[in-house]
Amino acid sequence: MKIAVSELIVRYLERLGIEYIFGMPGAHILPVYDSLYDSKIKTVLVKHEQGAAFMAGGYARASGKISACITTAGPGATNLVTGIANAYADKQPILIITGETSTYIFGKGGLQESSGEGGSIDQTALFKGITKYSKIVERTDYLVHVLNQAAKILLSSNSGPVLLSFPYNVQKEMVDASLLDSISTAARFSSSQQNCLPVDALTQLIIEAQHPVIVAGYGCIKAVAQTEISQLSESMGIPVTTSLKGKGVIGDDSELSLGCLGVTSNGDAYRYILEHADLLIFLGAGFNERTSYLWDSKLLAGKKVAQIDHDAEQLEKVFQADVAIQGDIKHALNALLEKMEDCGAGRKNLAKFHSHMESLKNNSPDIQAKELQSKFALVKQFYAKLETHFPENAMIFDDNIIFAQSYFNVSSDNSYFPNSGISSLGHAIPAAIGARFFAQKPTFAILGDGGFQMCCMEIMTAVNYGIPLNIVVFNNATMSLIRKNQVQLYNNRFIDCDFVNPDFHLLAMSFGIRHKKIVNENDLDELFANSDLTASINLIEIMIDKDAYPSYRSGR
Ligand SMILES: Cc1ncc(C[n+]2csc(CCOP(=O)(O)OP(=O)(O)O)c2C)c(N)n1
Ligand SMILES: [Mg+2]
Repeated sequence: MKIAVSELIVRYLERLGIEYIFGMPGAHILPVYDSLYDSKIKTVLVKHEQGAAFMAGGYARASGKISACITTAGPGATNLVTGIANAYADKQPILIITGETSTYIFGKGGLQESSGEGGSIDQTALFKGITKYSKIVERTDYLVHVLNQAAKILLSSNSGPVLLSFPYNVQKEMVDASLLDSISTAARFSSSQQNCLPVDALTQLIIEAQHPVIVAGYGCIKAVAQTEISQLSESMGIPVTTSLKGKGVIGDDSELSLGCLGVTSNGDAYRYILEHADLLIFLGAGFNERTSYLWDSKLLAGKKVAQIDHDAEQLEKVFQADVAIQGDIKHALNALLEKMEDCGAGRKNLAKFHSHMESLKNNSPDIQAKELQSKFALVKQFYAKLETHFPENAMIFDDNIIFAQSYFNVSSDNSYFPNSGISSLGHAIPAAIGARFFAQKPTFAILGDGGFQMCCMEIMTAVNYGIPLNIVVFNNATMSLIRKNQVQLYNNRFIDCDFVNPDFHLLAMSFGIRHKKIVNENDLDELFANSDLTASINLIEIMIDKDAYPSYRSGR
């Protein structure tokens, strides 16, 4: 039986398990849209294609599944760039389908042409650095190969965005439906994930160490290795600190948690590592600028270092490891746990860890920290109440991240998604919407007022599809991180940081959503007691002082 390429694409998406596709139509992609009309895949019409990319990213992060975007040629595709770059940095499997002018007008100046010919923009080149695979499918004779290649990348453990662009005439060409049977859409395991993981050397390092520390990163969340990390930590008595992106790998309130390691954290984990650790075990964690305190050599000096990551590129990127294992973290930890048990390895003496944690409780914060705490009191109370009222099952997308690092104890029964990837503003709202399409869980998007104005139109996407969502915006009428740098490094010469906000109440009214302004703790109590934070769209505006900055210093 013959079917149009547009229909073949849709059937391919179905076989990949795509349930939602985020995007916006344009003339060049209408054949695929028309084929979607008859599919069980649901289309989500966004306000801006960047939102589609962030939504697909949010969906992929929440589900661990492949997600998809669809746009027209030219501006539709170029509008995706930041969101796809973000997904590329996060290695998220996102399939992007775009339209293109018909091949027979390539190079002639077709409307929105992006073939790269005749002076037109070169979409494939544009996406080359932010996708794992990017191709204009000009003919059907290699269609099976291209779709196989795309599926292989999307299903691999080292995935990333894939862009397939279909010229209009190619979408309408007829091909044999049986081509689909030559395309493999089943997940594969590579043998390196299963077998031969060299855990012996790591076992030995752990046995020899007196005060090992696990540094758990986002890779642990991607590998769904939370249980194995808790098992290793508890059975061997190894404290765990997380990178910012790894927050929540083990609950911040669990007995062996050292909290976050990073320049914007409270520094507890940093001090413990400096004073006591003799072995650092990096699990799915890089040693990036923030986690490493700008690659502070003191953190690693005199310590043994071990690393497990499924991504070979991450191994020994910025440090030399005594043991570096490439492989699936979950598998590697299971192998390690077995080995430790076989060796009868005993639990570490945690006296130093306990006295470190005890001393933190008794240490009163210095004057500057106290002043800051009072300026951020409302923020702290907000996070405390969020923790109490939503101890489990919530999804939290956070673009601010600085506050949460110090004030938010992420329960391991909640899903916390800090802005990762390329740390782009304008991410939390669409990402949270995308995730909420996957899971019907209480969902929060937390962001600053600057970031809010970059993406607030996507709230209307949530309105259109009846997606319950809580948007928490910190109203300080400034971009405080920029203001902070201008105080600390540029002698209070403020430029392009302050701005006037819209009236959030009127804005919410015009969007047809609820608004709550928080100026004191009573407002917070009312918010959590009365508002329906699970079934409606709420814009929660928390007022904070323009001159309150986190105390860490940025270095460049
Ligand atoms: C797309 C993008 N542009 C610029 C930046 C640089 N940047 C980082 S933080 C920041 C200020 C954010 O302001 P706001 O959202 O109001 O948050 P606040 O710092 O006030 O909490 C800017 C402009 C960025 N991260 N992403
Ligand atoms: Mg702000």
